[in-house]
Amino acid sequence: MREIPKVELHLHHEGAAPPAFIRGLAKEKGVDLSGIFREDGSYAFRDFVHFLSVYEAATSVLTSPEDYARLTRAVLEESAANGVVYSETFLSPDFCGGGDVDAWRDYLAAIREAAEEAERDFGITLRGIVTCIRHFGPEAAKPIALCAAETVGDWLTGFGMAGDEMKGKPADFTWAFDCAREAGLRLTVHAGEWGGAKSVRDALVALRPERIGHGVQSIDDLALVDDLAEQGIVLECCPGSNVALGVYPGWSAHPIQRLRDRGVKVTVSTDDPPFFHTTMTAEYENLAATFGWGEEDFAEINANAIDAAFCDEATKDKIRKKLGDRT
Ligand code: MCF
Ligand code: ZN
Repeated sequence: MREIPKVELHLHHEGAAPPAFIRGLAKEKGVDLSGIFREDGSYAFRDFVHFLSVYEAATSVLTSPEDYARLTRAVLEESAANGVVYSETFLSPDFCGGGDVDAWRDYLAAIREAAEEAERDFGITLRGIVTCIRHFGPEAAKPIALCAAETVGDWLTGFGMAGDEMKGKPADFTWAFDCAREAGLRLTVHAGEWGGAKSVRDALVALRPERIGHGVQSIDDLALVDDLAEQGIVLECCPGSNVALGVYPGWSAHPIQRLRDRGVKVTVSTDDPPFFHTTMTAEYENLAATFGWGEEDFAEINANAIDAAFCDEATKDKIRKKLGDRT
């Protein structure tokens, strides 16, 4: 499983930080983060809302472009070791410069340079998606969209929204999404992880994304599932994350196969791998064990992912060659 070349579309940059990496930075900076780790060294959280606050606490020790450059290299080395050849990562100017465009440019330059080095050293290609954070509210999302619009290009290709889906409505964020769309950014929205099928429908109508982060609760409204299939809306499924956070009680209850059976284009990602004790290899192993997925299924999933990727066509062609005749 580790050897299969993989495409990952849904990864949160800080959420991919190994706990030892965050502990090391905390020590260097004299910050006490002991409360967010278990005795075995892993991240400690009780539920989804607590996960969000532990994520923010871990992120608080990443305070400079240089910290993000180190993080980028560590994350990409680990992804490449799991066979990932192309990845898109969520970046938040809230955490990288506090929403200030000039500061954000410095963070972005450091991340991009580290990604280019990692591409040379580990053979993995990265692109960035700026992400506003839903529970920070619609006003906070505006400068984030402006940061994205100012830095749109061949590397920073998308705009999205993550965070607490139970807070606010998608329609509150139309200004930010219109701004990003007008700048030429491709769009994805986290929805249908906690907020039900209606939350997916609301996000599609208000924000017009081409991909949905998670989207798994669409399964509870088959008319919506058929619309997703017809409109070619791609779901960034993260089954290990859903099981770890308790969206589903176990792998066999996860709807990824049912969504696929009804014609929805699904993809597979890790979301925040060390938080959820997962890797792309582990995701594939669990999919094989639970749903009997084999080479052809993984080829289809990776073809869906590279087709839905936000990079340019020349990059897609390069990655398709790495995926080989499996697609
Ligand atoms: O997908 C998971 C769970 N659902 C919603 N949001 C997040 C997930 N992992 C991280 N996030 C959010 C979180 O609010 O994304 C932000 C975090 O602060 C970072 S985006 C670079
Ligand atoms: Zn996510």
